Amino acid sequence: MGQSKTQRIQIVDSHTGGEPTRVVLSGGPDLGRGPLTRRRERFQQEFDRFRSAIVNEPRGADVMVGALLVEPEDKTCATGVIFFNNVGYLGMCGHGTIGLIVTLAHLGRIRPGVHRLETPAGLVTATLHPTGEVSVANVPSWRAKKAVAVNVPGLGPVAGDVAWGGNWFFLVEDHGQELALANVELLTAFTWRIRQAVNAQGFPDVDHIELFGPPAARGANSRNFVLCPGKAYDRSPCGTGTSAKLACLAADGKLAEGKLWTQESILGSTFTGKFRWLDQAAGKIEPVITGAASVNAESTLLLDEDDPFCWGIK
Ligand code: PYC
Repeated sequence: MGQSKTQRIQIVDSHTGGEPTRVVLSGGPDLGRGPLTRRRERFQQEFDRFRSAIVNEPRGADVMVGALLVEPEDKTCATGVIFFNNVGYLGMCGHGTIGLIVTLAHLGRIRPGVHRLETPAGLVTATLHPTGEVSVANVPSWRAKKAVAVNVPGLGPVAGDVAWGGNWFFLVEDHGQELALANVELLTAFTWRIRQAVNAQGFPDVDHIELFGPPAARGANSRNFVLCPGKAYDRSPCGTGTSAKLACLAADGKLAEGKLWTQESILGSTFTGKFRWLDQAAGKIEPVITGAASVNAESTLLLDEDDPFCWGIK
């Protein structure tokens, strides 16, 4: 009950196509100034228990993505943001950026228009449309390796592309699985085994596995299932995962610059993507991902040192 020991963290929750984002407005750790990569390191090294307290049970859930607002270095930016999850930190987060922009609009801090944001993966530009939709011009994205075959114990060889879209992905087209919500436990176990094999066989930085299949919605191009670093699956079509997909499509000449690609999630929610070439010879694109989010809670988290699970269940 010791009120003096209770820390208060003010948050706003939203979801983007079903995937939650918890924006931390105040009461989070003070990471000082400097590049966001350094501040993210400081978060991890000195204040990691805040990450766990904010997104893990009993206040959160494995699927929750946190977004800590920080002072930007670049004053033309609306804010800096460090995204985190149940096990660590993200470079960028597409659904989280859409959730953040809708949250800032909900709070009256921004209006429709173009807003620059600083993230540890680089600068991104988010356009809040008068409809409430948000388009995110993501960090430069590219495919690092095409058709890598990994040997998954008990499954055999699985081939996929390794690509960067603000996080590292292994993208698999040919897997023999049905991408249906009823199968998420099986898909989680399947992709977790792929992740371990990918990490052990030359790609330790890949922490998202993405499967593709036919869409259910008319007009969509593809459905995906995305396994996130902490074993939760992305309820949204994954903004950074869709960026990685666009980089692969661009590299293969399967999608032209400026043409729309509609990516459906395992839930049936959709993002629309397109790209422009930044450096065609190097396969580098700027992906633009459009989606919508809904704010669903304004709250204050109470961190009481006497609570045996004050710092979350890890
Ligand atoms: O939308 O980029 C994304 C994302 C990454 C992890 C969960 N969502």
